[in-house]
Amino acid sequence: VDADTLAQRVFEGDKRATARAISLVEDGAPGLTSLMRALHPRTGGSYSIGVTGAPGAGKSTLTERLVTRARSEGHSVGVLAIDPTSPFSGGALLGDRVRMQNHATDPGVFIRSMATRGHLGGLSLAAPEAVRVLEASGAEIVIIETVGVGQAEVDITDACDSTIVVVTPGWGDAVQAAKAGLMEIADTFVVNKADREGTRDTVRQLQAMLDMSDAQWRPEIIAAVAIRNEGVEDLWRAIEKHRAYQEEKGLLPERRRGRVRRELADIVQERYRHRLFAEAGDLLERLTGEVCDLDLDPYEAAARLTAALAPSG
Ligand SMILES: Nc1nc2c(ncn2[C@@H]2O[C@H](COP(=O)(O)OP(=O)(O)O)[C@@H](O)[C@H]2O)c(=O)[nH]1
Ligand SMILES: [Mg+2]
Repeated sequence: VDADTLAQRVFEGDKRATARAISLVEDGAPGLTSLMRALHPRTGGSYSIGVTGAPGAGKSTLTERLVTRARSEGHSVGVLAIDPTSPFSGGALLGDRVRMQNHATDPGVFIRSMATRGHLGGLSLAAPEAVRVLEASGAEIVIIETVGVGQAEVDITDACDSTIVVVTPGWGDAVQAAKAGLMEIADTFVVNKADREGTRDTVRQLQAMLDMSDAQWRPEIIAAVAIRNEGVEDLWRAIEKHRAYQEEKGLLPERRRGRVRRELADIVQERYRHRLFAEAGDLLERLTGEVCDLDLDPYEAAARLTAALAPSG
């Protein structure tokens, strides 16, 4: 199938075409550039929500509940689970999977777990492309679940309109979130598994950390029991409140612009990195030797490599 035909089917909301397009993104397939070009005019129309936190915190369970909540208002929803432990990829309890299956027959919901198989830019470049595919297919709400463990994952979650950080009760969970760099990116906190002891302490810890921040927006902290659907309505309202805040203050265009700028810079960096090894690998090797032999300093070596890459696009 050529890019234009595939794009046309994605526009029509055809789930198989959408799945196919996301597979092309994962593979970094040769036809990807023309597909993304064809899709681009119809992108940008969703509100994206990132859900992150430690493995097992209940991200997928919450995500499933949010999908149900969003559907109750008739919004079409796309979900990307960039999480190796996600039930969406078959890792969890039957009950979760059955609930997800219910969504699978709903034409207004598209759920997909995603990995990168060949995409040169890794997940941080593949994820925004996959989001665009979902937008082109008509998704009004896009939820991206990532495990908040590495910088790449944190970057992906940060590249959303609204970021939810999920922690669980227990000494240190809030501290872990802080260490992983999740405090800075959270627009809303969920203390999930509030059926367990220590919920109030964890909420207090988070409050204390937020007290030290001088950010304009103060994240709400929602206690939830995702398996019992408790706190989900509060979470939904918190997300809507954050959205309204951003819309009132006119913050969304700048937030979106910022991530496109970052994405462009990443694409260019990735291309140069690729070209460095593909086109100047021998020169890199030779200059490395000269630097080691103290015949050349690293900056001069880098200048020569940059010059070698300068021609051609
Ligand atoms: N006790 C309790 N268990 C929960 C709650 N939410 C999710 N779980 C369970 O925690 C496990 C991990 O949930 P999952 O949504 O897959 O977590 P994820 O790895 O963050 O996506 C599953 O067995 C869920 O059923 C909750 O509020 N309370
Ligand atoms: Mg999960």
